[in-house]
Formats: sequence, C-alpha cells, structure tokens
Amino acid sequence: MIVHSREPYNAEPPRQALADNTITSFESFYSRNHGPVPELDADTWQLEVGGLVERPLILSLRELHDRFEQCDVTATLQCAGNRRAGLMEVRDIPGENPWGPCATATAVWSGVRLADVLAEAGLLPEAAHTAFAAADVSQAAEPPQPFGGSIPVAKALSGEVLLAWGMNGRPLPRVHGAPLRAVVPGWIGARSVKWLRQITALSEPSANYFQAVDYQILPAEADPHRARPGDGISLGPVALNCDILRPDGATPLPPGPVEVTGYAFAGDDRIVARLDVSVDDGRTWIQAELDEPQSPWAWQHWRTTIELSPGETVVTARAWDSTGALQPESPAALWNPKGYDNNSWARLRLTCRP
Ligand SMILES: Nc1nc2c(c(=O)[nH]1)N[C@H]1C(S)=C(S)[C@@H](COP(=O)(O)O)O[C@H]1N2
Ligand SMILES: [Mo]
Repeated sequence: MIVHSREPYNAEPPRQALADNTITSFESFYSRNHGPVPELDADTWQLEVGGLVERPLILSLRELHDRFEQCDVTATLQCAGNRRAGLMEVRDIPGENPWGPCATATAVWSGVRLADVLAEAGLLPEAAHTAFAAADVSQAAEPPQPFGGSIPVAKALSGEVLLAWGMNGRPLPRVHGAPLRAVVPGWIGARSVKWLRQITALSEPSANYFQAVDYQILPAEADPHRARPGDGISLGPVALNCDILRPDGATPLPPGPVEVTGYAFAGDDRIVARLDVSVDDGRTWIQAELDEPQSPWAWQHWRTTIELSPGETVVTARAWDSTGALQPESPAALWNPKGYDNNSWARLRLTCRP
C-alpha cells in the first residue's frame, strides 16, 4: 500500500493492484480515516435509531440479523479526495493527503436495508435527512468530535443503502467499520459512515463537522480554515470519473501493442456509457471495450490496445455517462481549496524504449 499517513491510517494501493479485479480484495482496499480506528465489542455494541421517528429503537447486532431481511449490494466506494494529487499539480493544497487514483474500490456488502430499519422506527413526516454518527473521535474536526454525516431521506429509503456487517462474504474488517457501517452506494465515501452508533432522523442535514463544514467544494479563493456551513457546495453523489490502472507508467515499455486498462465510475443512478482513449492529446479518440455494470452501484472496468513507438506517449482517457455528460477536461478548471472531486480526464505518460 501507499501510506499517506499512519495516524490516522490513510492508504491506497498501487494502480496495478486494482487492475483485473472488479471486486477488490481486503488487501487492496483503500483506507480513509479521520481519527484512530476504534475497537468495538460486537457482543455489547448497540445501534440507536432516534430523532424524528415514532418508535426509537435500540438494536444489537443479533437483533439486526434476526429482525430484518439480509441483503447483498455490490457497490464502489470512492473518496471525494480521490485523484487530489492531480489538483495539487495545479496549485498546492496544504494539509491534505495527495491521493492518487486508487482511493476507490468495490466490494459486495452484506447487511440490512436502512429503509427497513427506518420503516420499523416509523419516520415522522418532518424527517427530511438521516444522520449517521460514529464511534471514532476526530481531532481534525473543529471542535474535535465523532465522525458523522447525513443523507436525504429519499436516498436513505432507496433499497441500495445498507447497514453492513459483511464485506466480500466475510465479516467486515475492523478498519472498514466493524461491527457495522453505512454503505451509501453512488455517494462520496464520507457518507458511508463506519463504526456506526446512531442514526437520527432530522429536518435538516447533520450539523456534524464532516457534513456541515468539511466535504464542501469551496470557492477557489476561500480559506478552508475559516469555512462555515453553507460556504461551499456540500458533496453527495459521486462525480463521473475514470483513471488508468495498467500500465502504471513506472517502467519503460518495449515498442509494439500494449493493453491499457482502467476503471470508470458514474456515481448515483447513472452508469458509464462510453470510454474514449486518445494517444494524441485528444485530437482523435478510440473507444475502449467497456464492461457492463456488475451492479448499478459499481465501477466499470475498460480496456483497449494502443501501439507504442520509441519515445514518450501520453495516454488520455475520458468517460461519458448515461445522461450524455462528459468528464471535464482540465484539473485547473476544477481546483478547489480542499481538493475534492478531481474528475478531470485521466492522463498517464508512458515511456517506450526499443
Ligand atoms: N466513522 C468513520 N467513517 C468514515 C470515515 C471516518 O474517518 N470515520 N471516513 C469516510 C471516508 S472519507 C471514506 S472515503 C470512507 C472510506 O472507507 P474505507 O476506509 O472502508 O475504504 O469511509 C468513510 N467513513
Ligand atoms: Mo473520503
């Protein structure tokens, strides 16, 4: 893994580790933490469901297992800071990790539907958002507080949002949120709150630092240390994105045909409809072979073959989604003070030696 920080632990795999596998193994799954990873005892752990509900609930893991229908969802998690390194090349972003293109991964998550738990609690008509609060306390928040976030009720009641205890057929690993995490498919990773403790129905979005202040697209000249709720655009659905996974650009390649592969992800209820590759800086494009989505909530891998001749070649990849939208061309146009949502065209320089 490429470790950006040890405490809190933040790491992503090298590109090659994500190539070929549409389901990501635990060993290659990025880790994004805002505080120390808590150790929770699954036997005594309880989930509180409250706020604007008719019947507040307190549920053990066993009760969640026994009282609700179990379900599996294949979903990609993508950090809003994925590909931030590309924005840092445009202009410095002090105090943030320089994530490459691998702060994203896909798993089969098992658990129960948030919608079913909310139905049991009975949402009151005024409930417009559901907030998640976790057990880990982040010193990065002002003031220090447990990690949290919220999603609108419409998303919370969609069948794809899970309270998950399983990942790829095994118990959820501690670093990924055991005993229980939210999985909000198609939304930025930050909304998939790990080490879940409380779910609260609210009339407004959560006032938690990571919902109200952090994870906003601030205006370019704003000071992120002075950001207040509403100063920026609060992030929800993932922006259409793609990157190249192999080759990784690290080692020179021989002349001749080389297969280029990567991922593309459209977020929320869109899918990737086309993936173009250029080796002449976007003057001409070839269409890559694009996988059908394995689920509406998962990335799609793609591949094509290009011809290398001695010298340097910049490979550019760009995705179109099912609404006809195209990724933006340049990271300069997207630069923002916290370095979120870099979804500009993917570019990788390859060196070819005879
Ligand atoms: N409790 C808690 N949940 C959290 C976080 C966190 O720091 N604490 N990080 C979030 C962010 S920003 C992302 S991108 C995903 C990362 O999930 P992973 O570490 O399982 O890959 O978890 C989210 N959930
Ligand atoms: Mo994230």
